[in-house]
Amino acid sequence: TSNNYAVTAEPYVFNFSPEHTAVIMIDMQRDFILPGGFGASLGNDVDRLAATVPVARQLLDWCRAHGMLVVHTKEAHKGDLSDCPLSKLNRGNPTVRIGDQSPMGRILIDGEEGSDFVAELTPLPNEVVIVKPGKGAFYATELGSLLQQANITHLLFGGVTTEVCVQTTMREANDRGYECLLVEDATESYFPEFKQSTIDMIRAQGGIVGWTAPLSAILSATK
Ligand code: C5J
Repeated sequence: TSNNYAVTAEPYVFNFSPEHTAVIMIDMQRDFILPGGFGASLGNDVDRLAATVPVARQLLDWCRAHGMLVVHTKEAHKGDLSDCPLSKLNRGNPTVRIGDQSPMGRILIDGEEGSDFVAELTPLPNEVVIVKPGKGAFYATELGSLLQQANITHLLFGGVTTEVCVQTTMREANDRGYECLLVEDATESYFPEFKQSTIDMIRAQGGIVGWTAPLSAILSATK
């Protein structure tokens, strides 16, 4: 279309039109990113993730300025845990479980302080929030029908963590026919080598899952 942008990306140029593109910001929640949250309690270095917050914000602001559909996801469960399989609850034999009390309320329970988004990435009133019980944002949510109704064909991704919820959602989206680009510095993992491997996997074999590019490539995309 006339409103086409070309982004210098790997493995080759990614073309998209803002009116048919959504940005999906995955799970930028206090429980994964802030000291004192669930992620930190599991022994992870959450500072790595916090560093992506300003980049993710710049990505959102570019998308907002271009009138794109903005979708935020959060991994969160109902208070009665009826949407949390026992396998997920008990995996790893943890000392703190989903639903347990923590300094930021009940862990990964929708509506609790820790499950909410970090302040800088608070959704605007007109933006979509998808609450998901799994790692992928399409499983057991309204995301698929919502993107269809909005005539979306292309997706930009940011968020955490790269190899878990971001990669799972990107693969789900790829199988549903969406052209997907991961913004490399708007995503992070507790394990730097897993982030790099995920980026490598996505763009190998001619972009078998999609494209990757740094935020600077979006900001300098040419029409
Ligand atoms: C994890 C996520 N890492 N949002 N969740 O359990 O990636």
